[in-house]
Amino acid sequence: MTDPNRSGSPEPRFRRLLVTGGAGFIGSCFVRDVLARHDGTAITVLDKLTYAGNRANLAPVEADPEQAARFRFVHGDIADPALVGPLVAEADAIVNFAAESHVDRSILEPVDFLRTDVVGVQVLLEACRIEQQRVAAGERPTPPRFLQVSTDEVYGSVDDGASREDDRLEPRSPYSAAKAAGELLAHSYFVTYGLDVVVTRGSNTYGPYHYPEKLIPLFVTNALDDQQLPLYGDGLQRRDWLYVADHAGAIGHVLEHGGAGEIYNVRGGNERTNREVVATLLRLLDKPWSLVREVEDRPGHDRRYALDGSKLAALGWTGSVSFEAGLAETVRWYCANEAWWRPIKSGEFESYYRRQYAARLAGSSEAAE
Ligand code: NAD
Ligand code: TDX
Repeated sequence: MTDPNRSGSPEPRFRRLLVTGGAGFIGSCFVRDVLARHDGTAITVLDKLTYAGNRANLAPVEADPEQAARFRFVHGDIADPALVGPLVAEADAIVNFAAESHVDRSILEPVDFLRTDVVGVQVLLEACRIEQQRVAAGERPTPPRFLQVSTDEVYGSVDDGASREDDRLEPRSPYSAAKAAGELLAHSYFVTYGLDVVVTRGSNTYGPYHYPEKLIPLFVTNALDDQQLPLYGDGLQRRDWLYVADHAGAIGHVLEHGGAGEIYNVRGGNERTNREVVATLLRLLDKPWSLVREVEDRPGHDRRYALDGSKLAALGWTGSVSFEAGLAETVRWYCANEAWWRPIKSGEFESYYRRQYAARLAGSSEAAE
């Protein structure tokens, strides 16, 4: 039999993880990276496989017999208490990535965001509360830890400076309002019931396996096909970019070392305007700026996000991937993995794309460089 701890990694604090939303972009990176540590950790992924979930994101795990032996996939909804209860009962910790995650879709149709990003979180928390009662009854030794993956968007648009964990929350889109509600519920279960809850608020994340509706993968895949790139408004909005493996690593670090009831920003440290991002990726792809179209802006578009990362740095974590290196790797990955993204960009994606962009592109103008 293969030694499950062949890497010699330190003993993990939690050996049995329930990773919800583990077939999505960041969740699948977390699962791939944790299992590849070969430290004996076992992972159950619970994922509804919405348009954004994809079993192919977990193919590297399933292709390795030793990792596959420590991995199980369950297809289902975090808002289904009957399904969630037994899965939480056998977990030492739950890492909740499951969410509707795209701001533009939340503007078109908010209801799924409330169901998953709020009600789904509450269902997971209730299952943890039952486990805490089982601890009191002597039926399990310790209660599960619950890590809620939240976002920098809960702070709202930040004109200058950097958001700290105790700043006011001012979410401004249905997506960010639902994410804020989800993490506030999680915190309320810490305060009211003493559950072991931690929250991370990460920056804009990018990298391989990113569903091609978000800025970077949409523009990379469109540019590879010489299709127009719909830049919202003046393109001078600013985001702080965080490489996906750094984000997943930070979440793992907070899971192991974060204090109960605490919130940790996960900063990228790579603030760029959207125009700068697009110029860099066109350069990497050797494609012309003339593909860029200035289109009608996103309603309520947040101008800037920026996080202060000192609390997580004090806990011992800092990111290691520069934006230039991460973007080059991302572009390389999309060039080499057409078999992953071409099927995604047909079917449901095409009707979403028409709804979101057809009128915008028809009324667009060439974007001055
Ligand atoms: P994603 O959209 O790529 O993946 C979400 C996953 O959740 C999918 O696999 C989907 O099938 C699954 N899912 C959706 N509803 C579900 C439900 N009801 N039950 C079970 N599974 C369900 O999202 P992502 O970009 O990987 O983001 C993961 C988490 O990180 C989200 O909570 C998001 O809010 C947060 N976040 C994302 C970013 C970013 O830039 N992508 C930044 C900060 C925080
Ligand atoms: O077609 C586009 N044109 C455009 O100009 C798209 C899709 C985006 N943009 C702009 C809007 C934003 O200013 O690019 C910027 C980035 O947009 P997204 O990739 O949609 O990300 P954002 O809205 O910033 O949210 C992301 O970061 C925080 C994730 O989608 C969230 O899940 C996360 O919480």
